[in-house]
Amino acid sequence: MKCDFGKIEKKWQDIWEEKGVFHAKNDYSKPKFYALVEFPYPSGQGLHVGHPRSYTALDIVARKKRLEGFNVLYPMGWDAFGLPTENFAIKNHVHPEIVTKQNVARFKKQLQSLGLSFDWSREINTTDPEYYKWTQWIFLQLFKKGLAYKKEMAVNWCTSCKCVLANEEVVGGVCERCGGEVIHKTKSQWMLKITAYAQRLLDDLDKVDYIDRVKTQQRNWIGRSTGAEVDFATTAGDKLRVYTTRPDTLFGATYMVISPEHPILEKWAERLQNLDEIKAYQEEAARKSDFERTEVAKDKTGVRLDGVMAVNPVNGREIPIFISDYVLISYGTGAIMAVPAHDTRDWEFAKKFDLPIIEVVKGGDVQKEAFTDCATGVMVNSGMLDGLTVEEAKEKITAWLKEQGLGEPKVNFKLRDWVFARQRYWGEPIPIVICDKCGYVPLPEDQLPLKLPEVESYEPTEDGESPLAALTDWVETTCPHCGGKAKRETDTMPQWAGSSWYFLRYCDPHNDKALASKEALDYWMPVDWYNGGMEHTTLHLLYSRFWHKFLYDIGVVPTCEPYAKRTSHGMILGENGEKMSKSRGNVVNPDDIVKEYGADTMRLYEMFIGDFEKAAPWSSSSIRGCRRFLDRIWDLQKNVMDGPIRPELEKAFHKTIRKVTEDIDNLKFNTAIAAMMALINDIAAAGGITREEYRVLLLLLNPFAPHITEELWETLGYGGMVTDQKWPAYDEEKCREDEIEVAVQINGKVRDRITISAGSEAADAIACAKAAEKIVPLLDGKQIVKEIYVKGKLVNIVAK
Ligand code: ANZ
Ligand code: ZN
Repeated sequence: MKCDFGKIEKKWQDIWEEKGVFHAKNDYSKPKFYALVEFPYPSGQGLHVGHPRSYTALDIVARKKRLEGFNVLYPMGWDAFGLPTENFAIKNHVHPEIVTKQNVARFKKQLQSLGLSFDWSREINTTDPEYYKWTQWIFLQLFKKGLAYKKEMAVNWCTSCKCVLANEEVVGGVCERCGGEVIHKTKSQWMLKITAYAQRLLDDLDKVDYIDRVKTQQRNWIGRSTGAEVDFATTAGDKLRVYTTRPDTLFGATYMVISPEHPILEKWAERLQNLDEIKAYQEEAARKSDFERTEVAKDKTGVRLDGVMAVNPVNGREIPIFISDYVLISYGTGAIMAVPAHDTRDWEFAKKFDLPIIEVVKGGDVQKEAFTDCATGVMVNSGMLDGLTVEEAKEKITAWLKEQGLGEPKVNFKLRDWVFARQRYWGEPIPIVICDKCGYVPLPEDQLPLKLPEVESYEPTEDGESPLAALTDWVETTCPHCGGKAKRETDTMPQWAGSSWYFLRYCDPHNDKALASKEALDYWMPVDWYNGGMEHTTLHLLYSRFWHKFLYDIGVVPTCEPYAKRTSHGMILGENGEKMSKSRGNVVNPDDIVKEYGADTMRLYEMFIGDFEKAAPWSSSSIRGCRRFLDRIWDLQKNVMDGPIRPELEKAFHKTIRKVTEDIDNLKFNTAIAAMMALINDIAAAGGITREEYRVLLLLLNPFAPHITEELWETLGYGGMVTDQKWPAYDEEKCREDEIEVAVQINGKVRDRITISAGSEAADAIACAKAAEKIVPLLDGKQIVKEIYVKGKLVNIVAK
């Protein structure tokens, strides 16, 4: 009889659901394990095959942890505010709430069809007022501590979404979402002061177990640098302050560059003789994104200020001042001292504008290219710094500048405050009232949630205001402070708000007194293992760490970091190795796969597809291989004998248990599956299968293929369900490899014998041979021409 995957999968999914098998228990005396995957944005396209890669991986971890006796929390929910839903609603004239409901229902059905062991009793939705009440509450706490503030600023403006974007949402100069042109525009924006946490966000990376590339990306994004701020006098009387990481190169500063947005330009308007030219350049720069402006490869442009010169403080020389778009107003002081000999961008600029290039660190040919290495060079042409190393020079000049009152040491971060507003409808209303007399007044907490009102049209207005601004009745309110006439804030929160704390809500999702109870948070936090996409490293992951630290500071959460461990999966590509996309026509629909092969095959395949951390192309033939493997497991029931594990299979079993156990903990799902496939071959070679062998096999395979294993467990009558059992144990002694003796020859003559494990690969055997006591001196000073391992017999080394 063939396995009817469709039937048995439905059967077990219903049983799990009915019995609440995967509900996390509120029994806080048991050891806990909190496994988390990034909750999806329920888009109109439904689930794609990339989602289950992450979900299945941690499902395997969660299922194994349950068998190991942990009280496991593995929750799921919906990150459902945001533009795609809103855009769909605008286009099709349906309320975004209805769109969201439909999309959520479809996603949920798809996830359930995969047999993922989520605790659906804790399902959350960021658009539910009972949820966003707490998102608003956190915003109010941030506001009260001065960490939410409003600021006039140049913002990234997507000309097509008609919406402000965070820096992170501008990719390659265009809108991350729609690909529209991004320009700079001045707007008054809600901001969150993530920069106040920059140092802690950096330092505490040492306390968590994140994969290296995640840590590195966060460190780079936070971008701590050390240097000095230095004042340059000008002929206009005003001082110009620069930030430099290379104060040692001060003697090589042959000109200055200020950002086109630098406020001093307005002050100098009268004395600048080429104001028109300057103005034209400012307008041009405003149309470019920061990304475009700072690209090293970009052709350097700029305008020299006519009528003002700066003075280099170390030698009193007058140097010209330029404006150029490669200097950003948002970093450091918005002005730089340019050292063309040792900075690539300055070098290119100097070549283009024919400015002097003075070498101050020896080691390169600065007329040919900038010499940027600061580890090896020695200072020259630098007066009191001559002969020092770069590090020594930095210290000396910084001390001197401080002494002279010309500057001081300075630490800078690349990290910017977080633009926390959208001029759109489908987001959390910002719970602030704007009063002419009292300013920005927080809504009293007992008025939360501040619900999104119904509107006629979800489209932002032409001038970019939120559609809420058109709702006079809603906007006009009274000031909670003075009782006078006031207006509501009409901007809504950005997409990233709801996901910045959602993992806390899962701990206690129905609490209406607090975002979660203290007991629940004390028990469940931190998340033990969080898996998600690399694309979220500098956005969601950093934002949520920031909110968590803030909540820690105000005593709401018990840990200073939200996630003990963070891993990341590679993307699943199309069969052609390209990114899956509609336009490429290479999208695989998970529903089709489940229908054709069953969920267990789909799960197994997604884990077998390759190294979990790397991108992997889809392969239909490999899917069929996974299905055949499950069919073989199924067919084993035809020939089951009573009895324990047969002696000849004992080692294979212990080794496989060890391998699967360790591989799951190390994200090596593909090799765990390969080990089980090998075990099946060993069993087949022995003929039939014993009840005990089958039992262990089903336990091992259960996290990967939960339906078929439950079904077989029942058929074979082991009693209870697999989910009630204990994860199999292995005996380290019984895993030990058989050892064999092999001869070591040099040029065909036996010189020594070594003991190695029978399964050794050639490389291991040869390495052991070369390290053998009698061999080392014989090879000394010789050149190895060839190395051969004849398996189980000898190693021969040919040496001259
Ligand atoms: C002189 C110098 C000499 C510099 C040299 C570098 C090399 P990080 O490491 O990114 O902090 N800079 C400062 N403010 C800037 C701004 N607003 N826009 C563009 N560039 C700016 O880099 C700091 C360096 O970037 C600073 O050190 C400054 O150039 C430039 F051989 O000063 B340096
Ligand atoms: Zn007031």
